[in-house]
Amino acid sequence: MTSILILNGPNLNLLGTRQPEVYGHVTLTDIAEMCRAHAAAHDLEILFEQSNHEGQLIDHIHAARGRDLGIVLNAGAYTHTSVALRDAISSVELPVVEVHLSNIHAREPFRHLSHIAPVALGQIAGFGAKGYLLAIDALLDHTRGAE
Ligand code: DHK
Repeated sequence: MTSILILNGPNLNLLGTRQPEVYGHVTLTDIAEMCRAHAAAHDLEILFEQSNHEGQLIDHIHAARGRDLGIVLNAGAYTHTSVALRDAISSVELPVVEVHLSNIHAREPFRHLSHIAPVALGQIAGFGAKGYLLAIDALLDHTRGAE
C-alpha cells in the first residue's frame, strides 16, 4: 500500500483548545481520524506526525524520501520563518501540499509570507480541518495523474 506523510508543526498539538475562534474546535486526533477515513477509500496509508521542534520536522521530511508518495505539511509558525524546512523539502524532491486551517492571507502581515509555498505544489488555507482532505486529494491527483 502506498503512504503519505501528514506533518504538523508547533502548537498544533493544542488544537481544540487553542484559540478556537481562529483554529476551530477540532483536535489533531480528530484530524488524523478524518484523514485516515478519507484515505482508506483510496487504498492509502496515512503517517500522521506532529512536532514542536524544527529539527524533528526536518527529520520527518527526510524519512519520507523513498517511503511516501508525498507530504501534506502544516508547518505552523515555521511556515513564516524556516528556510531550513524549505531546504528540506527541496532536498527530498517529494511533492508537498501546504495546508493551513486559517486563511493566513487574511491575518497579520507576518503570516502572509510562506517559505514553503515556493517549493510546494500548492497551498490550501482557510478551510479548517477540511483543508487536510483537500490536500490529500490534490496530492493523489498529482501523483496518480503523473503515473
Ligand atoms: C497554524 C499556525 O500555528 C500559525 O502559526 C500559522 C497555521 C497558521 C494554520 O492556520 O493552520 O500562521
